Amino acid sequence: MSKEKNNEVEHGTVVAERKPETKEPPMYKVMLLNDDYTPMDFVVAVLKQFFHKSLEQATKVMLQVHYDGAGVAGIYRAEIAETKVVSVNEYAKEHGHPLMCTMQENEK
Ligand code: TYC
Repeated sequence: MSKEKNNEVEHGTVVAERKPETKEPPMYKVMLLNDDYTPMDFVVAVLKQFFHKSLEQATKVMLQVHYDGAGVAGIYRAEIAETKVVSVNEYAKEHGHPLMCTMQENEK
């Protein structure tokens, strides 16, 4: 019997089981927030350009944001989500619109 095994038996040592390794990285929802000033057409254009939505999908998400206050533009890994947020906020600012884009972890 090995020394470790002997200790385990004699002193009742319990070693915590290792948490199963998970391969999936955390994912982040990139959200658009509603405001009273950004034109609907601009939001639709952003959803098409930055999130590769069709006109129909983009219109649906834009209206969801307009009526509910926020909506999911896409779900990405951290680095991609961060880049989308910065790019959209810069693009909106350049065009003089207060449109806000944020991210939050997607609960598993
Ligand atoms: N509420 C804006 C309007 O009535 C439209 C809008 C939609 C603004 C979505 C921002 O993320 C947004 N012109």
